[in-house]
Amino acid sequence: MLIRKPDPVSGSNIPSSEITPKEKWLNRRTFIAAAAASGAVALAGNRLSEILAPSRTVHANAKLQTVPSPLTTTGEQLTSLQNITHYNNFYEFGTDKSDPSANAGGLPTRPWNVKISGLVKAPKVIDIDTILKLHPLEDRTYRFRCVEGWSMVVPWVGYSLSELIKTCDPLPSAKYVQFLSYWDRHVEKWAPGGYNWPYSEGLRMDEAMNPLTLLTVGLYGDVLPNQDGAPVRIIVPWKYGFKSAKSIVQIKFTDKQPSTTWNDAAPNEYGFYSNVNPNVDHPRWSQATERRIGLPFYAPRKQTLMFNGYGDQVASLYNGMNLKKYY
Ligand SMILES: Nc1nc2c(c(=O)[nH]1)N[C@H]1C(S)=C(S)[C@@H](COP(=O)(O)O)O[C@H]1N2
Ligand SMILES: [Mo]
Repeated sequence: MLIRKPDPVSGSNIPSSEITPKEKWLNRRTFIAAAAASGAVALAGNRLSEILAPSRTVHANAKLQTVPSPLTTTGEQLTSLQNITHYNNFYEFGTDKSDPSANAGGLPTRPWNVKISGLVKAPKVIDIDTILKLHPLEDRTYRFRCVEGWSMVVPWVGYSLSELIKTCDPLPSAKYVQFLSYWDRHVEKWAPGGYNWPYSEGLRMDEAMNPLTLLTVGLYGDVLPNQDGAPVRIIVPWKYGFKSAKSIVQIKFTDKQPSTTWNDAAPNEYGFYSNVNPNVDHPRWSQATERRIGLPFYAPRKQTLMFNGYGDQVASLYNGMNLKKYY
């Protein structure tokens, strides 16, 4: 049986003023409509689309059957579906935040196979429909922090990656897991040069096995929109967003730390670990605070939390490690 336990973060670090009860949340739109009518529109400028975006709280049209998860992060206002699907990083489809929603429509998400390779008892190929049925799908709301300094709260759907890894029989020599994203001529026309494609990311085995690491197949109760990494992606909520590879076609078990796209591109700026850490600045900007996408322009930036607020669950993975060196 699933027991819902309080989110350790909302219990301690989030001021109650930032916690939005559901009724207020629904009323927000009425308030916004009134504000718009009274002329606050001009002030809001181009952020207005973020503010006006609908906040969906119920899954009336949900296409995925889900169960609640004790690992869901509660208490913070969800980022709207509109913002989650129109403010994206998915460089294969272009580098502007609006490019993925405009260009990812042609991503062929069926049939879709994920190759399991490297240090496993028997390499295999799993198709997406098998992945969808392997384990009950859970609603998991997580905070999501991009290395660029913005953040969201996203109601993902999926299950712990560990459930899939268990079925792959990795060998004892497997110390890392590499994720490779979809890449072919459909995306070459939008993808910028200067990067090693296909997009590659990786985790240490114990990070990949941590229950928080989510094999993600949906959001807001429905399948993933292409621009968010359909049909299957990884979400690692205590790390910067780029660790969360989209539209994965291969999971490879290795004994050496795999090379990763952003680490290859700028090793002094993007480390292999990339744990959210307000005390280690990016060489070109501070990581101490973040802008929550969708809040009005006058909302103050938020303090960034160590491990994005998931320290209780993951800090022990890094005992004895110098996190300034292993950024
Ligand atoms: N294949 C692939 N995965 C990717 C990226 C990418 O460019 N290509 N961008 C990363 C970055 S920088 C972020 S912040 C998140 C963005 O996920 P979202 O658009 O669903 O919010 O995806 C990550 N995964
Ligand atoms: Mo990012």
